[in-house]
Amino acid sequence: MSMLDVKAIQERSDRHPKPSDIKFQYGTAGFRTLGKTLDSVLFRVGVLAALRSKKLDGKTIGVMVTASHNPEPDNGVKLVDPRGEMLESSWEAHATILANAPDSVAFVAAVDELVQTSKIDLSIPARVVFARDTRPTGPQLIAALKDGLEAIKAEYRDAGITTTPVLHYLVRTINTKGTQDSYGEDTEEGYLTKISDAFKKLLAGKATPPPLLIDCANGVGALMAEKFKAYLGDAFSINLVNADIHTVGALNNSCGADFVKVNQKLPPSITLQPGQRACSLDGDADRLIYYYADEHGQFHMLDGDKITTLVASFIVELVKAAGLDEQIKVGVIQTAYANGSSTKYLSGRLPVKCVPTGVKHLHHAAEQYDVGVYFEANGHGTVTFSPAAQELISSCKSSNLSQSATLTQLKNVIDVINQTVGDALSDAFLVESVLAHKSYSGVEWDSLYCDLPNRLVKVVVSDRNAFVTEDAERRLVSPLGLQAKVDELVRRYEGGRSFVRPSGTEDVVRVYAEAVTRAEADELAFRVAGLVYDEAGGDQSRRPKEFL
Ligand code: G16
Repeated sequence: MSMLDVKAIQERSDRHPKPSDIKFQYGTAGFRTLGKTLDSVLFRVGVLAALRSKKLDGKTIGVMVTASHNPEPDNGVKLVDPRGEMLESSWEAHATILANAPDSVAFVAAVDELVQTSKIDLSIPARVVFARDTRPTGPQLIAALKDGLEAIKAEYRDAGITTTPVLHYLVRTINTKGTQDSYGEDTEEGYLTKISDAFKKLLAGKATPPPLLIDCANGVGALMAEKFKAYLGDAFSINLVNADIHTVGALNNSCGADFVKVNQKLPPSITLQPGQRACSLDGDADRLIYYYADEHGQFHMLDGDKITTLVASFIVELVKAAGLDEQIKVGVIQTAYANGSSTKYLSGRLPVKCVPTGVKHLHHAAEQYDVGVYFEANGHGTVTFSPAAQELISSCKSSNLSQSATLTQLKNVIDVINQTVGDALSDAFLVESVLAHKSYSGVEWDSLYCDLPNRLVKVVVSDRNAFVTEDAERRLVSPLGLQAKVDELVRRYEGGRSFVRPSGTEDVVRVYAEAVTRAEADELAFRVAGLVYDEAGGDQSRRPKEFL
């Protein structure tokens, strides 16, 4: 094993001192906090990404600089493993340790310890590809990241300003290039071509869908959606709103997928005509929420659960029509946030599994099925096909024209999906393909089941880590006794359900509640939020009025 160039790393690390008053944590989607505090984290993530690459025989590791749906002053960074999936969880702890070393000496010592304990061969080259979203703090953070990569002499590729799903796609395509598992061309053009070609084939012979209004959250999704326009040509039209990536403060501000999901209403910048459907992306274009106006102009949301239902039902139909239903089993993964009605509807038809929040948990569980469909209620999701299922679909000999057409559709469905991670634009094209095939409008799609009214509330506490959960985050273990109080409240509401969990991306505790009426869902959520606030020792003079 060659040696670590301790001097070079330490010297460069000195230029990126860790703020002494912040404890960083690699959470649900990497490090995420105020962008201006993340300089040292980015430097250290550069070094860590290179070590991860060395550990995996020089495979390319991805680094995405984004804070997704969070406010514009926030930023974040997450690592992407070679197949385009989230960083293996055992390395999250290494990331947290490295990020919190108080100074350069301690940092180098932590790096050395990681090299020893993980038996990393330093002579293996390190390769990293990185990208960022449109946040103002992005350029400085990328400079710190590059400094880390250069300190450890990693080879790197700068993918520029692009979406999170494109970065995941690049990681997978770079690592599978020239192999029989090739996932496509390792360029943005390769991504745009693969997805748009499959989408156009899925739409062929169907009535051209009406133009789709896409709310881009004033984020990087606007750039990618604009590029898709040229690739889609006349086959499908998209109209972009909230596509302003230059005005400071506009990102995710009163728009985007999170705004729509949390507030259960249209962004004020959008008006829908009766019957019109539209969708919202989040700040890095990995979440998608649909909605439509009914004949009276009334807004209806079609969230991740509705997308799961639409997509899973369609894939099951195709697999059956292709005569492969004995060999290919389709499963659905949800989290505690899934609307109770969706779980009820799906459980009667398919295997449904509940896992903790976070794409990494859902993705892993999805890969246990031949076809795994997962969309978090917040619109973050995709579909995974096992290598065996893909092989079966591509090698299956059709016995008649209809089976042959179905197999072709399945192949195009596989290609329109970005299997590496949730991808709002690719997901929107999948949804549009299904709607075109079923001749569904928003109304028919929505009528598959009726959502239970629900409410999501954030509670600001001094220490969110005091809240510990079990049973896929559906029950609290700590603070002791709080779950019993929540249970007691829930029992008073017909069809009531509520849970409390610490966020992994924001310094808050989240409370979810549902019940048979809107008023009761709101009341239950605010009562539980009140319990959480009091339990956490919140200042009573500043207790939000809504917390009953
Ligand atoms: C990230 C994760 C999602 C998760 C969301 C909220 O989304 O990738 O899986 O649902 O955070 O997590 P939490 O409730 O723990 O804050 P994104 O779109 O922000 O990357």
